[in-house]
Amino acid sequence: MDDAPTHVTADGRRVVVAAAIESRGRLLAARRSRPESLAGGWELPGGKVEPGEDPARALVRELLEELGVDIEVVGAVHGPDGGDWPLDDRSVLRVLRARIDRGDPEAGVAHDEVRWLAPRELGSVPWLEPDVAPAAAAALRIDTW
Ligand code: DCM
Repeated sequence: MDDAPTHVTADGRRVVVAAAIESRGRLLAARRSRPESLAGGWELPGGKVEPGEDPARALVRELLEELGVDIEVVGAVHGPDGGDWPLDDRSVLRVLRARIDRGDPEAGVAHDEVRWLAPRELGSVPWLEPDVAPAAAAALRIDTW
């Protein structure tokens, strides 16, 4: 179908996109400052896909809004069933590989810290629970990116 929605999955879950970005063998991680329930948790930065929006475009928009960088999506980090990663009952996490075309990521309105983590440093920050597995999967492959 040409007009299949892009912001929800076939089973009606909201798609949240998140970026796996590598630089010099390190993975970009960002600490959320809001909402309060998530504050202090580290994530692969991203956000909800809006109705009618292509997921890769949504990730470009979110990374510019949140961290001030222009990114280019170059691939995906596939979840356990070859696709999305579990998030909650109503949403899934779609992790896309990206590279930065312009800018240095800086914490803005949604985050209060950003870090480039070497794979062995991954466990040094408290990740949001849904991000633990995809961040580990990304770190495992980072040498080949
Ligand atoms: N989320 C997450 N991990 C990410 C990105 C988002 O667990 N890497 C969650 C946090 C929110 C929801 O998805 O519950 C929507 O994200 P946002 O508030 O950034 O739009």
